[in-house]
Amino acid sequence: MSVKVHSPNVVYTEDCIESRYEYNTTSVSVNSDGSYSAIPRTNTMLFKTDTCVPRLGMMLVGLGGNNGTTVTAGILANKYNMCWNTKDGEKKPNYFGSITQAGTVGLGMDARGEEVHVPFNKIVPMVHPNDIEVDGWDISSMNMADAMERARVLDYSLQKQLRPYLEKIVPRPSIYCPDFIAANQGDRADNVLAGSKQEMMEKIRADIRDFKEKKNLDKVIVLWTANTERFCDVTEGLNMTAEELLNSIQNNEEEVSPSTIFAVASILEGCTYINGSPQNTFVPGVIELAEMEGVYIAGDDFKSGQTKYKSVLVDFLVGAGIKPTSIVSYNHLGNNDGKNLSSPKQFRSKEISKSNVVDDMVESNKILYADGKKPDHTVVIKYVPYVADSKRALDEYISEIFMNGTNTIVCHNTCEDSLLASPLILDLVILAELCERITVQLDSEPQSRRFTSILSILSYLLKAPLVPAGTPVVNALFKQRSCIENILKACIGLQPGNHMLLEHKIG
Ligand code: NAI
Ligand code: DG6
Repeated sequence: MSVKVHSPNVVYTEDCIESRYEYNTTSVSVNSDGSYSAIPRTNTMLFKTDTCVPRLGMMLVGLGGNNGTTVTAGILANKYNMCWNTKDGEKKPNYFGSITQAGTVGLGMDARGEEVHVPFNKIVPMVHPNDIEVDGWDISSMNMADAMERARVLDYSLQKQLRPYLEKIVPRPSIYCPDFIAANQGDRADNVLAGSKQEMMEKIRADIRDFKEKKNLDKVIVLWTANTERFCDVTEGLNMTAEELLNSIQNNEEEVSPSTIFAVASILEGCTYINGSPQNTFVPGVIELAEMEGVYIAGDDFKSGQTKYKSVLVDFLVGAGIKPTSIVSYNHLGNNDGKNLSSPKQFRSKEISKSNVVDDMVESNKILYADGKKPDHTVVIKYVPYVADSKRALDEYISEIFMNGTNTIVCHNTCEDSLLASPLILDLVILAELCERITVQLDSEPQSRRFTSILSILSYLLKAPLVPAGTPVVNALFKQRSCIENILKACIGLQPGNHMLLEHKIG
């Protein structure tokens, strides 16, 4: 059940979809008298999507953590259709929370004038999560079955079914530099590589090749879901260019973080690298290296719960002409992520990532924010072991409304963190892989292009989206979702949904 478009602008060949597409934009200038001039523009381009779905491998850094074990367990449970009983009855596996697996896209109208929604993953061919091979690294040598038990996320009777599959998997040894993560992580670091940074990077590269070969894979994507690191220094001579960074690794410079070494190893192996945590892995040297090697990178920090909600609520408020003036986000959690974040430097990385997430919405409304002052925005995270992975998030939004009235909205969310993050990991990997198969050729150019090395199309899934220099950062959730949806539609020659429903409005 896939979508096929019947149009002279769309050609389906044996191994690709070609779509001639008109990209409509508006150029705006502000005149000296404060008025605006708007000029509609149309660029014609050819989207080409390779429709051969590859055998895909996903390598997780932090495989034995809560996210790593939960996403791996989720894939296996779905693949083998494991059902289990709880006090509430029989449960079946699903991929809820994944836009590619459980999201739909409005395609158009049927003969009765009703909107037809199709599964996201039917627009163009995508890898199915059940078919993704998983491997990865962890500084803890615990096998994946015990690690799943340690995570306390999945129901016990499901864990029992998963155990035979997971106990055979032991993460590969990883790069451990104690200075980058909290000191309280030291007691689980029993699976660590020895040698210089250069030697460790070579070992990571060899691991990627080994996995690819053993599982007969066409592609591997590497994703960091390990502990949040502290920010590293970004300085001349250390990591400002690809050359500096490669030399710094060669010289065993202390300030090169494990996550940056993983990114470099992945890029040198031609594998897309995704950062699910907030630290500044993507120093300028990594970005330059990715551009030089023509490899995709994306980050930072999964946008799973509190921030996702924030990027909807603030968009609604500002869009409605209501002025958020104070946003206080408090959360407590008891998993190992919370333990690591109880250390100030690692908390600071998360605080930065969680703090700039409403900027584009605030900047979009100069009527409300005429003085340029942003809302007060405070982020608090506390470690409470008892609640384990079940994070509690409490938010208070105070806004100014009509005639200087005040509107206060308070919300409380309780949810297993890893059950929110796991589907995002799958979407990130599946969509990044799809991006590797898309090219775009502008009518004015002889050659087709790929996306820019920084895959900002994945912003929907990330709290602090990394974008190419000079391009806008979009945090508003539905804009981010529309971006993915509309690029997929462009691949099959369909215009973005405009929601005008004129066919029902004109008498
Ligand atoms: P976790 O602490 O359970 O798992 C992290 C794993 O990484 C641990 O098993 C640890 O031993 C391992 N590790 C640490 N340093 C490593 C290294 N250098 N190489 C390989 N493995 C290493 O944490 P969890 O809950 O799985 O979260 C993972 C990351 O995802 C954290 O940084 C967290 O901040 C981030 N994140 C999680 C979200 C969620 O909703 N669960 C949302 C946004 C980000
Ligand atoms: C405490 O905030 C732990 C963090 O790792 C978060 O769970 C994670 O960053 C999710 O953040 P959010 O804001 O998307 O729910």
